[in-house]
Amino acid sequence: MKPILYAHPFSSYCQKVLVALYEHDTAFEYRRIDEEAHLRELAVRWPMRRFPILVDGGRTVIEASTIIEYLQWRYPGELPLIPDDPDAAIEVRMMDRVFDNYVSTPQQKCVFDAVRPAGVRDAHGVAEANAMLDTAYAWLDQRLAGRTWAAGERFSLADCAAAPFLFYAYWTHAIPERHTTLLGYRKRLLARPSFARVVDEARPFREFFPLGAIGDE
Ligand SMILES: N[C@@H](CCC(=O)N[C@@H](CS)C(=O)NCC(=O)O)C(=O)O
Repeated sequence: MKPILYAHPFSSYCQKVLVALYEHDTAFEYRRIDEEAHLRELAVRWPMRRFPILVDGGRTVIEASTIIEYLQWRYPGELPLIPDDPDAAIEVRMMDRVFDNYVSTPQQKCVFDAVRPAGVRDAHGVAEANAMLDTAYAWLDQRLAGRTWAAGERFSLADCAAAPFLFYAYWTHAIPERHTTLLGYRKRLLARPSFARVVDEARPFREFFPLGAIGDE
C-alpha cells in the first residue's frame, strides 16, 4: 500500500513534503484537500486541520518535517535527506527549523493578515514579521556563503523547507538585491527538478496569493 498524502499544491508546507517525495520518486496517493471529502478525512485525522498530513498503514503522521523524517525511515531514497552522520544531521535540522520559524512563520503572518477583514488587521504584527524576514535574510546570506545547499553540498530536508518558504517569502517581502548569496541559492532551488515540478503544479493557483505573485519563475 502506498502512503497517502493529504495536501494542496499551492500550500508551502505541502510543497516542502512534495519536494522530498519527488526527490526520491516515492510512490504515493495524492488526496487533494480541495476535494470536500478529503478535507473531511483530514479533519477527522487532525483536528487542527493543518496540512499536509501523511497516512500510512493506518498511522497518521503530522508536521512536514516529521513527515519527511518518516518517509526517510519507511521509504528511503538513494541519498538521505537527513544525513546519517549526527553532526551533519544537526546542521540540517537546525537549518530546517530556521526556515520554518524565521522565514515561513513571519511570511504566513503577512499573508494571513492580508486576508483578515480591514477592521481587524494587525499592522504592528506585520511590521514585526517583516523585520524578522529582514533579519533572517541577512543571517542566511552570511550562513549560506560557500554552500551549494542550505547545510552544505548535499540537498537535504533543509532545502525541502527553504524552497517553498523562500519562494513565497520573496513574493511577500522581497529579498534585497545586496543579498546575492541568498538570491543565488533561491535560484538554485528553482532550478532543482523536484521543486521546479512543484512550482509548475502550483502555477494555476497564483491568482489566490493575496499579496500578488511577482516574478516570472
Ligand atoms: N507546522 C505545520 C504547518 C502546516 C500549515 O500551517 N499548513 C498550512 C498550509 S501551508 C495550513 O494548513 N493552513 C490552513 C489553515 O491555517 O487553516 C507543518 O509543519 O506541517
